[in-house]
Amino acid sequence: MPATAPPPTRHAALLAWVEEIRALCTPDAVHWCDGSQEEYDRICGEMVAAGTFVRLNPEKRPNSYLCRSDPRDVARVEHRTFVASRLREDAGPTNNWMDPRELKQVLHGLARGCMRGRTMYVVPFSMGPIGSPISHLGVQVTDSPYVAVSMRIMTRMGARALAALGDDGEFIPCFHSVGSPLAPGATDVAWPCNPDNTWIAHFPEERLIWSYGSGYGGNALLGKKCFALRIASVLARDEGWLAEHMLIVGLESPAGEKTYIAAAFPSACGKTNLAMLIPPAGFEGWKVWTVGDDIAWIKPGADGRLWAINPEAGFFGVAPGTNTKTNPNAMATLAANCIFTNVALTDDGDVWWEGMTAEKPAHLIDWRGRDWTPDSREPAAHPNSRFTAPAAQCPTIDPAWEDPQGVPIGAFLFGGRQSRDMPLVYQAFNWGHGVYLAATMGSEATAAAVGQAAIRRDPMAMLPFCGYNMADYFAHWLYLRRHVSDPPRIFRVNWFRKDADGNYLWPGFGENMRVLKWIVDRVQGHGKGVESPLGWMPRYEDLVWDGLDFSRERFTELMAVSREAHSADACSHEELFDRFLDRLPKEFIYERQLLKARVWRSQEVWEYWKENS
Ligand code: O2Y
Ligand code: MN
Repeated sequence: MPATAPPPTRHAALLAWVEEIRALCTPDAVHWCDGSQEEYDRICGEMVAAGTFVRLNPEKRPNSYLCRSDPRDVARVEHRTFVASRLREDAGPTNNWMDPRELKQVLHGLARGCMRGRTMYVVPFSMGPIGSPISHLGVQVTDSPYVAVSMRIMTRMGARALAALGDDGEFIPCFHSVGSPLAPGATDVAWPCNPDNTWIAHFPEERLIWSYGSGYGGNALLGKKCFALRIASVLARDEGWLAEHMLIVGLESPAGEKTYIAAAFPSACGKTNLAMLIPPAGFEGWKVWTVGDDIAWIKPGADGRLWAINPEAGFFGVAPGTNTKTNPNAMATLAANCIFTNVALTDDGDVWWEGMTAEKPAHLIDWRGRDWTPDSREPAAHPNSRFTAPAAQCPTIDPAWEDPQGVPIGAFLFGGRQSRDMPLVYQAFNWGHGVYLAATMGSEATAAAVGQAAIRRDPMAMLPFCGYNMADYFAHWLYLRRHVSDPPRIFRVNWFRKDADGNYLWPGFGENMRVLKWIVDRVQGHGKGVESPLGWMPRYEDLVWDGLDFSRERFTELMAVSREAHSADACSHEELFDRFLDRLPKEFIYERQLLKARVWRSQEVWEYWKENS
């Protein structure tokens, strides 16, 4: 255990806060992280000795580790996530709310002595490239060494972030404890946590995060969902920018013209695959560059465009299903310097998960540390098992991914998972219409055999991540248009439509490039399309089909929408909007009426589209 050394800063407010937490939580030692390789290696070595980490075979996976969490601590806990604004209405109907004073009382009670027997790591970090006008600083205190080393991969962490903070810079205080104090002489467990008393708390007015009881992912790596989305969305509202649950990619044409796209999809819709897409046959000379796979911070630039950064420095991606066919770039990113959580261990000291290879290994140690064979009834890796990998290792990382001014966004994409009634792609008529499309996006709750499938709305894929009332968030999106003279064009996409036999109509993965190319063409002003009641749609001949055998009839099936189905869908938007009552922007009422009128009155337009596609 490291000895407590003097703090490496003169920042009075930071020193006072760290001392306040130390006095409350009474750790055995305090360690200020410098973010060095030596420090990382030392903490990882200590976790190997403690049984928390397994060092992987350095010949197969250099400088990489496997970690198994407590089986009760394997995912984000939305039902234990709170937005404690002073007024309940400011958190809105989609967030769990508690009075901030009451919540603090609970948390302070739990925190008393909660780090006993442990080291408290002080982790200064920057979300976004250090020094970028779009970046923000945070300091996390944590009693989890796993969190400390993971933060080094996921953020710009340590001395350089502390230097950027200076003596009086602004930072978001992020408290974290696994909530499992160690009595003197007691032996520790490999993954301490407190699953029966987990709290992920946000105080938006104070810009403060407090997480207790979980050591896993989005609950514990507080730079990610807690800061970069929930608290940052509040900063963005107050300061006139956007903090979004979006990947960012740059699409470079053979002529060297680059168009950046930011895309929002709900969790588990293949965001990492899209962020690392490899263009298919027929797209020779095209390059897809990765800027980020999960979160985008987007600010208006002096040139009237929106400029975006990826605030993270690493990928915390879902392992199962990732392989050299679905995502070769992700697999290459994972070659070294990674932490794998809840995947399986091979007999030669490497990692494995479902879908990694066509053939299952004959023997593994599963994510719970038990022997596993292909005959085992449970999966070897947990379905939410993760890799934590440095973004810089991605073969397609964009040369501009750390540019302090960000990259200019040409298009926003919003997509859900719908097996029916939602076309592959269409473009909004204008900003207000686009914001409406984004707000009403969603995925099927269950695959209904007959009739209208129930759609679970997830506006902008931000339902679990917006740190304030989502009606105000919609208004903020609409308002932002006034400060952006050349806004991104807005598109809805749906990769998941199925035919009558339940087979996917669209091949997805790299073939999504065909849709992205049409979007790039539209953004650059030379993409053709026809006006439909839903928006601008490509005809068959507006997409590039070289290298793919895809018939005109199948494309029509993929794009068509029945008047009845879309009318019913438009009517069902009311269910979402009714939750927000008087705070809902009036524009949405009119957009919905317009949509209903267009869909209902425009049978001829559909016929025209079908005839011309
Ligand atoms: O289960 C967790 O703690 C991770 S959730 C997550 C991780 C990376 C990117 N996105 C998500 C998400 O839920 O959207
Ligand atoms: Mn996400």
